[in-house]
Amino acid sequence: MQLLCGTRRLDVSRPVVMGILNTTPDSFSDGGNYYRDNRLALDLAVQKGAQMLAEGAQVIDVGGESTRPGAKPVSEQEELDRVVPVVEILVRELGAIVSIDTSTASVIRESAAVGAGIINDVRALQREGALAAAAASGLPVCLMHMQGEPGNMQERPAYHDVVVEVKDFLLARVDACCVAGISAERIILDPGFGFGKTLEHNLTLLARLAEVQALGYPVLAGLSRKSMLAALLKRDVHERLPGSLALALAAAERGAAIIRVHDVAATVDALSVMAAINQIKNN
Ligand code: 8Y4
Repeated sequence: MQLLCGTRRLDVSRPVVMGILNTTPDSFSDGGNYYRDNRLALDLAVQKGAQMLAEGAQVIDVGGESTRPGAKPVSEQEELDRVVPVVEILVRELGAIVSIDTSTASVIRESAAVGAGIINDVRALQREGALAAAAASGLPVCLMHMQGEPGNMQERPAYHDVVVEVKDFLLARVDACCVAGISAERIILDPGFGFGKTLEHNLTLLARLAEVQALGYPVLAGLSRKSMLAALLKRDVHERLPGSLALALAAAERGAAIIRVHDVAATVDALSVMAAINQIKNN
């Protein structure tokens, strides 16, 4: 299966790695003042993107808004300032397929104008104007499930059947996309690990990910370093690589097409080993 990402094709017949590139100030500026350190931040972001491509990432996911509970909201102009220059350079200088992690219509429009290849929206294009902006871009869209909003999503998440509810939500958003003129060949689905889910909800979604994949759309799985590993292993965020690799392989085995990760080189290695095993007949 192939996704047409602007001028670039992305083959998702085998799982591919999406590298995470954060442009929030705490990630890429020394003193936390993005504007003062802007050029340094831009340089560091592009350098990090180049490194992930060299390590085998096929997509770079550029985001300028933190969805962490308690993170302070980013204004539209701030998000544009952080994200658009990075997208532009990654596309123009490195020829990267860039996915743009945003829920904001203007960020969708301006990123598409500088060559973004995929729209990745944790709010599944539910914000004002986002659906129309995505439709006008002609780009593939990743629709993610979230229960609640970033600020409150981890306060007692509850489901009758988490897999059924996630699938129902995603299919309703697929319908909304089709009505807005986004065709089925441009849709990627994502159960939204960690977004309004307990450890048990996350494990259930992962164990039954094949049911999401059976809807017939490429599935994106974002599990890297997430708090389910804190709950399972009691590991600090920078001690979660082994757990993240186990989650990435479990998702790939259940049909995930795109694996969103921080640690590109290690994940590419793990997926290569898995692919070699799966090449053998009778497995
Ligand atoms: C440590 C590091 C702990 C990162 C938590 C996190 C997804 C996503 C995010 C996802 C798609 C995150 C933008 C959350 N997660 N987009 N975005 N799917 N499509 N948390 O799962 O990485 S941000």
